[in-house]
Amino acid sequence: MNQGVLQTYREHLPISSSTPMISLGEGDTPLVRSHRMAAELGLENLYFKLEGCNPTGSFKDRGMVMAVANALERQSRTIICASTGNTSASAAAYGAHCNLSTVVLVPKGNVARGKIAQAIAYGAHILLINGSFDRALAIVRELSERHPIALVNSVNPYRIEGQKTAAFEISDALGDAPDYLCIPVGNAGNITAYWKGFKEYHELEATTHTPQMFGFQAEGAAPIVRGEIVESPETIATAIRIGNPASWRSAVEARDESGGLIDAVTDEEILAAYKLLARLEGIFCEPASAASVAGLIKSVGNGLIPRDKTVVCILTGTGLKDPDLANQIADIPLRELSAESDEVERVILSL
Ligand code: AN7
Repeated sequence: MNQGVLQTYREHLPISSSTPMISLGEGDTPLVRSHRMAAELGLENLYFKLEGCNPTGSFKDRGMVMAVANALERQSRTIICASTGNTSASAAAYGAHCNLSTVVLVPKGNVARGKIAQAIAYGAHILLINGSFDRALAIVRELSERHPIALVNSVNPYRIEGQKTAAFEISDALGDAPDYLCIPVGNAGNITAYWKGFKEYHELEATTHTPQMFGFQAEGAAPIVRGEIVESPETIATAIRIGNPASWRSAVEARDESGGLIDAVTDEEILAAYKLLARLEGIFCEPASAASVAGLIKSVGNGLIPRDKTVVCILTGTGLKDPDLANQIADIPLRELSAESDEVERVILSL
């Protein structure tokens, strides 16, 4: 049975005797070996970490369970976050589970439909902001300083602590750390968390080395790559539509300490990777997650990732979050037929 991240990684986390050991069954996600994409790219050892298999469909649950446990420990009654969608879905779920009031600020018109549906279903107070994610984050940071409301964005260090557990899982599953880790970068909390996890496991001698961290931003929202804030970020991958990442400095540290890279991929590359992953592997991830695959393809192509190395691609969220987007890659027509077996048979034989 999956006991959840807090129980499983208890000795690696900031847990005291008064921390409530809550869980929605987060963590313990599949690490799936690639066959067809690996063959296409000529890679010997490629794996996908399916973080979309977490309870609310994204990696955020690993950090949220820790942040909410800490909020309970501090006797908060309300949690708040700004979000491009997944953080709000996760906060709303753990808030409901723990009988907390949850307030989420999301940029109006730029959040995938499934993520809003989740926040509604879990009973969160949803505030649609006429502005960017970055602006919404600035607002919740300010309000949480003035009021006894727990901020559960990844600027909360407990979020990073919970999320680092994915690095432990990957290392345990492979028997050592991978050589390369490909990961999408938005607010840059996750790349920070993975790097912390890999470093800690290495210090404990659970692994012989640490991976080179390859982070990928969307071209229209690539402040770290450009070295400057992007005032009006734009990308089809709305989850990473972020122009001023909160964990900017620690993402650069992860890149530099690991001998890695933070690069940009275009929306076209993201969509191509999204489609390829679904068609070659049977894995449906959301577009922001496909940025890691787009980055992998780019980095193998330009020789930065050698073909004989072990590579893990983090697929941060499920494709079901953003069902509208699948229409953009639709190239097999949907056909409407009469309910007659003859007609159905004729069509099938003509495919
Ligand atoms: C699927 O939900 O920022 O670099 O508010 O949903 O740790 O921000 C989501 C980010 C990658 C980037 N993939 O992670 C939010 C939010 C998916 C995401 C990222 C996000 P970070």
